[in-house]
Amino acid sequence: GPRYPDRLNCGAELLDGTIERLGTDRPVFRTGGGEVWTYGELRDQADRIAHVLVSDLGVVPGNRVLLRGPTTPWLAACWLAVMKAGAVAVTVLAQQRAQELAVMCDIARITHALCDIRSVDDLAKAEVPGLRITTYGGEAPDDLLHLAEGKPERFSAVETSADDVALIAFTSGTTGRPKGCMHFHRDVLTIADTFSRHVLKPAPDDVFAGSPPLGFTFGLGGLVIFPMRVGASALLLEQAGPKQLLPALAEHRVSVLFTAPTAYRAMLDDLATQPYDVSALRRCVSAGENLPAATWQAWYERTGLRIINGIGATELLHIFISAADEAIRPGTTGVPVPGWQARVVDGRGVPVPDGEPGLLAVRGPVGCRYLADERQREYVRDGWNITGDTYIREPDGYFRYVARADDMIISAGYNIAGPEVEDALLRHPDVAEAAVVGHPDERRGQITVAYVVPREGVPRDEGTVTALRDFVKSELAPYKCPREIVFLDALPRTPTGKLQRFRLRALE
Ligand code: 3SK
Repeated sequence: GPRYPDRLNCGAELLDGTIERLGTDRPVFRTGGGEVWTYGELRDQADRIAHVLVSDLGVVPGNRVLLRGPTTPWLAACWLAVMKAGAVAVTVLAQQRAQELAVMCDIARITHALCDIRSVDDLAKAEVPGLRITTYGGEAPDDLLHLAEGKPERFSAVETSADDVALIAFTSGTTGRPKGCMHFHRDVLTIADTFSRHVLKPAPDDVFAGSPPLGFTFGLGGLVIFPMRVGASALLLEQAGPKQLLPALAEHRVSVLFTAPTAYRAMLDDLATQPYDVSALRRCVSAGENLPAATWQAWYERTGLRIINGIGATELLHIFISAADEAIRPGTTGVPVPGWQARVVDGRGVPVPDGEPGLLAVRGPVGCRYLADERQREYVRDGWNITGDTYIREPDGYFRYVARADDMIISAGYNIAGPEVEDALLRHPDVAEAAVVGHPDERRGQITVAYVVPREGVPRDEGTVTALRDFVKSELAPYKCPREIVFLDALPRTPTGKLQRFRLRALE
C-alpha cells in the first residue's frame, strides 16, 4: 500500500495539501442550486468551524463528533473541520431515526454533534445524555455558522499520527446491533491513492457526482475524498435519486459518476424517452450491490461507457476489487485493486480451487477494526477479512460474485444463487427490478421465490408469471426457475440502497 509520514492529518492533506499544489481558486463543490465553492472558500469555512469546535465547544483530539445532514458543502466543511481538529467524525444517514442514533451515540461515545438545522429533530429526540448538539444553517445566534463568522480564517491542523482514528463508520447492518468501523487518517488517503488513483484515474478538471450520501463511505470517498485528493470538484445534491441525478449530469457536465446498479437501470429507462446530454461522462462507478451483466451491457449500448464495477465494504472503507478500462469484464467484479490481495476460501479459511464458489477473503492497506465488538473475530480470520460474500475466482484471476454467503438458497439439494436468477429476470424486457430469495418448504427445504417490480404497463397477471418463468427456464438450468413470482411496487432497501432480502424472506 501507499506510504505516509508518521504525522499525518488527512483533512490538512486534502485541503491545505491540494491548495499548496493547485492554488485556492479552483472549484471544489457545486450545488444543485448553482452555488460554487472554491478550495480557498472551503478552507476558510472549514478552518473557522475548526476554531468553533476547539474554542467554543471544547472539542479535544479523540472526541467523537456526530455529523448529520443532507449532502451539502457545509456538511463536507464540518467533516474537514473535525479532521483538522484531530477529532473523530461519525457521519450518519438521514434515514436513521432517534432510536438508531441513540444506539450509535452510545457505542461510539459521541460527545458532540454538528447537525443541519433541517435534520435536528430526530437527533434531539434521541435524548443522548451529555451530547452537545450544535446546529448549522439556522437563524439562532448560537448557530455554528454564526459562531464561525467571527473566527480567524486559518486553523493549524492538529498533528495527528497516521494511525490515529479519523472516522467511525457504522455498517448499515440489515439486522443486529450496528457495528462501528474505525478508520485511520492514513486510510482516508489510502482509498484515494489506491482505488481512485489506479482505477478511476481522475484529473483536476473532473466533475464528480453521485447518489450515495456522505454518511456512506461509498459517497464520502466518491464525493469528497477522491475529488479533493486531485483538486477536482464535486456536485453535491441534497436529493440524488435517479430522477434528480440524470438531469444534473447533463446540466453540470458531470464526468465521474458514483451510483448503484438500480440507479443505472432507472436512468436507462429515463434515457430511453428523454434525450439528456450525458456526453461529459467518462467514468461510471457501480458498487453497493451486484452489477448484472445485462445492466452493464445496456448502459454501454446507450452511452458507450464501460461501467467500473466494484465491491467495497464499510469495514474496509471503500472498493477493494474492481477493474479499469479495457480490463473491465462485464458480469465480473474484476481483480484486486493495486495494494490488495483476494482469494476464495472454505469455512476453515483454506483456499478452494479456481472455478469453485467459496467465501471471499481479502487483505490490504485498510483493515477492519470494529469498535469494541466481538464480531471482529468473525470478520478478520488469520489476517484475512471475510466479507460475507460468496465468490468464484476464475482461472484468469477475475473474481465473480455469486451471492451474499447467507443468501444462498438450497432447494431439493440444489444450491441456487439468488443473484444469478435475478440477472436472468432482469434480461427480460418486462422486468424493472428483481429479487430472488428462498422460502421454507417442507418437501424441498426451500423454494425460490422471485419478487419482481414490473415495468410500467406490464399486466401483473398469470400470463406475465408464465412468460417470466418460461424465460428463466430458457436462460438457466430449470431447477433455478422461481417456483413463485410475486409482483411488488418497489423492493425493500436499506438507507444505503442495499436490498433487504430478510424482509422478503419474512413475507408469506
Ligand atoms: O458497502 C459497500 O457496498 C461499499 C461499496 C463501495 C464503497 C464503499 C462501500 C462501503
